[in-house]
Amino acid sequence: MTTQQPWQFPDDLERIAGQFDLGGAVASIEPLGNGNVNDTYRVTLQAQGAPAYVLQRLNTRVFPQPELVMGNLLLFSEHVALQLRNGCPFLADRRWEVPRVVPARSGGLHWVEDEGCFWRLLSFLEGAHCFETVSSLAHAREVGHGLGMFHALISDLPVGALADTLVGFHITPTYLSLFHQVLANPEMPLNPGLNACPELEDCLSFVRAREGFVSVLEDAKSAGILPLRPIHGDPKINNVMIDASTGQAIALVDLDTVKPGLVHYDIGDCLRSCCNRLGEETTDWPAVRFDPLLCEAVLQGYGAVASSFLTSHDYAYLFAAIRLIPFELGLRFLTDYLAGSHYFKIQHPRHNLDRALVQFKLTESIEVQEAEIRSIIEAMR
Ligand code: GN1
Ligand code: MG
Repeated sequence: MTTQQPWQFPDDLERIAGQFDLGGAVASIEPLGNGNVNDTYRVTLQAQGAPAYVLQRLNTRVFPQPELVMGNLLLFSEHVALQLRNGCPFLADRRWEVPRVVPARSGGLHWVEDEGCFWRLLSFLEGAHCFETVSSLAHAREVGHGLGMFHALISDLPVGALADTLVGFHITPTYLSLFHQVLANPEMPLNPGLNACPELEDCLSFVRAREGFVSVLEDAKSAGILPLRPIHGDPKINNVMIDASTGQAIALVDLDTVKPGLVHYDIGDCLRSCCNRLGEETTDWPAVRFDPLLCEAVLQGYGAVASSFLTSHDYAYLFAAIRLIPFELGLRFLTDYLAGSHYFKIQHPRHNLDRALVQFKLTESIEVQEAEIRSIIEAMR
């Protein structure tokens, strides 16, 4: 198994970027975004006006078969390009883009460095930004619209053609089993018996009180009520690019988790991220709240496109998804904290516990506002 270490030597980064068809000399390579899993850099060239690139090292502990991730990305990009060429009614005069994969000089789509590090290069989308928190209702509506366009553009991509690149992703009962395994293992570095603190005890009770609810989406999937579709997997606020001049959503980036799933995972993930005005990295977790006005705006934007493909069963499970996905992410952060934080990158030892507290507070806020959120969903139909 490859050990992933933060890359420390810019010289090495430049040499790695040089393995790809950049079309010019590199001026600088800077860290880009705040990904919790992969390492991402922006590559700027020396020539004035030359396009910039996104250089990424895929975390092969999380994505053990990175070639399959590239395969899904290609299939997805080709499908969307075809849709755009054919002209989509809901796109009308909007700009919509998909990052382009830049081939390696060796001929493939990626470059495997010493020790199995898996690198790839993508085009950088110019004239657009992403944000860590929502800035306005209009921004929230655009994020929802962007997710709706993303789903609509791939709604006729045969789901069986996409590989399962991350087995168990968003399968909440699997995360619950892992949580129990970790708790039962006395060797775990942060076994609560050894390192109890009031916040950790609160998190453990929070999970235990909700165990009966974790299979709600998987049960509906197994019963054939909710179909597998191609999804993004991680459509949080900072993965939705907003055009700098029009304020419109123009792309969803971070396409590693494009694979078969439920659109409910995406809707829940988008809302848990957009409707938390303090952002998922806040340390002021007692103040975290799910904002129903932002929820309404995101769902209006989403529904403007998605009403064309959502079924009445889909609507019936939206509230469950909105409640489940922040709970699931809290559970994932908590389990990683207990197991020694080997999955999500951390800046300090308590980081994943703090992140779990934020997601659980958000879940609680959703639960107490259930009636209002359900009426927002009703108004979409
Ligand atoms: C991870 O690496 P990043 O930040 O794009 C995670 C998502 C979580 C997210 C929380 C493959 O995404 O599922 O929602 O952190 N990605 C993976 O910020 O596990
Ligand atoms: Mg991601």
